[in-house]
Amino acid sequence: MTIRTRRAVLSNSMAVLTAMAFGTGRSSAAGPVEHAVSITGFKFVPETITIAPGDRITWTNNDIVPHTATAMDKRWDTGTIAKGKSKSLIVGEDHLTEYFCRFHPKMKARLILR
Ligand SMILES: [Cu+2]
Repeated sequence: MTIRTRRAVLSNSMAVLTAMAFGTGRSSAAGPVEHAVSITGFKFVPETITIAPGDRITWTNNDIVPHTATAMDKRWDTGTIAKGKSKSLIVGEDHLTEYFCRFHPKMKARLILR
């Protein structure tokens, strides 16, 4: 995980493809875990997820307006997730934080270390 660049974990589609390509070569016994977060009714569901570095999180926007998932400290940001779309990122060690939606700052959620 430490060799992964910040650029690789940012979540434009190219970065996700890069991250997935890295993932195919991983030999860790446990392996990364996939986490799904639904954005529904102006909430992240589930609001708290427990993760480890190397895991991948995919946010799916089930609302009719765009949202983002953006670290409070701005270390990572999915960018705009349009209605019905998904974006993913690979979790780095410095990604464990609270996050929010840039368009609706009252929407908050949290990543905690497994
Ligand atoms: Cu939002």
